Amino acid sequence: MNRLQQFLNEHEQLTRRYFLGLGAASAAIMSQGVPRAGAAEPLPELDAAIAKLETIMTLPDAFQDVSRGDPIPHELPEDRKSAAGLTRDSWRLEIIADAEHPPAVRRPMSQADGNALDFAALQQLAEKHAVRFAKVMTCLNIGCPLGMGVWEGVPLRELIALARPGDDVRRVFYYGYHNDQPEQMFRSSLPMARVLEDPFDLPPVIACYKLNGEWLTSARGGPVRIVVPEGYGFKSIKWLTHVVLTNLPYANDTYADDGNDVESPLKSFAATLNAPQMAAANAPIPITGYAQVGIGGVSKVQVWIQSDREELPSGDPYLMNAPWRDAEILAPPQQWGGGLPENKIPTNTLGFDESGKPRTWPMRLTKIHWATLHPGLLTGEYTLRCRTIDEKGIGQPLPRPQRRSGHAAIEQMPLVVK
Ligand SMILES: Nc1nc2c(c(=O)[nH]1)N[C@H]1C(S)=C(S)[C@@H](COP(=O)(O)O)O[C@H]1N2
Ligand SMILES: [Mo]
Repeated sequence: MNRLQQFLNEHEQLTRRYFLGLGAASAAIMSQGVPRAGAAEPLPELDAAIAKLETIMTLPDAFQDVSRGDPIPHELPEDRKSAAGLTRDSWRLEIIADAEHPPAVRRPMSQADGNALDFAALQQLAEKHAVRFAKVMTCLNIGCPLGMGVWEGVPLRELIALARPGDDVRRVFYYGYHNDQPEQMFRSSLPMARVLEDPFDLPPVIACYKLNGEWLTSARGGPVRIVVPEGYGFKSIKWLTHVVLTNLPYANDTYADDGNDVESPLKSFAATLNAPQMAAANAPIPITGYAQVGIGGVSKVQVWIQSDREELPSGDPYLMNAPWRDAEILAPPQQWGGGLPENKIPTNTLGFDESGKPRTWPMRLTKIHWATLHPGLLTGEYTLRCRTIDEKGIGQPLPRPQRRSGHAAIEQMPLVVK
């Protein structure tokens, strides 16, 4: 099956809608008095653009990897992985009190006491408590998604409950295997409140052992990693070995030392996937892209192609009042990719119905595709921009334009029309 055919199958409905929309776009072009020549045959270009869209879910091996360590833990040979607890058979999780700011922990679980949690015990908890949800993994520093998948695990609170925490636990910090070198430790943390209760419509923070229906690979942080649904990647610690309960009231994440806002939930933003750098004059321009759907949701994706002869509007640093045009948000795909069994969302995935359809779309904390056929332009040099509008009607990069809390800057692409 060629990629276009595959894509059309995956996006059956939206393609039908898309081609219907195309008719409307052609009509609009005519009514604007632009020659029909380009509008008569826009399909090959559009097909080419659409065919290049990747599936929404990512194969676990195709994720971009952000891993510190020398050597990087997932590159250790098998025997050393076993010795380090980086296999399902050898994995052990300690749940202990912070020695420097100790809260009451009535049943600490440690290797020394011989009662650390093993993988079999985690799977026992999974029988009763396992949850799955879709989430895009994005590095706060890099900005664009590393990959998207369905993550499965046991809510972290179920594990912590086994250690019988006292009233004075204020925060949970956690880290993974780091070659027994303190300076290599990569650490993250959460308020105890977030671990115990899920804010409206958010899945729980999990100790994750499966991605897209397969055991979590070593490269993705297996056998067990934390996944924080609304967090940037640095909150989702790989090769988990320690959960430390603390009376400390503030964050002590490794990413705080990098100057980042470590309490920032995922932002919404749009980016192009296939935008021509060169286009023929007076011919409609096919553009496709994706959007990351942050905590604020996405109600629209918009595109603006501005002639480079025009000045940027003054007193409008975030381009709120530019003549943006709505693009079409593509419907959820029929086939999700990512190596999911039968290309479908597994049953009992939070946010999806029994048949595997999303209950809301665009779904928060995931990735979507969009496409548009922009009316033809006159010869000249242009800048193509795209942005999301969140569910409150706020345009990217607002309401949180600060780079240190995650990428949301408006993308700009040069476009020459000849
Ligand atoms: N133990 C450990 N966990 C880690 C990291 C790390 O270096 N070590 N990198 C973090 C960062 S900064 C990101 S963005 C994500 C990347 O996840 P991925 O490699 O599965 O795409 O993992 C996080 N978890
Ligand atoms: Mo990251």
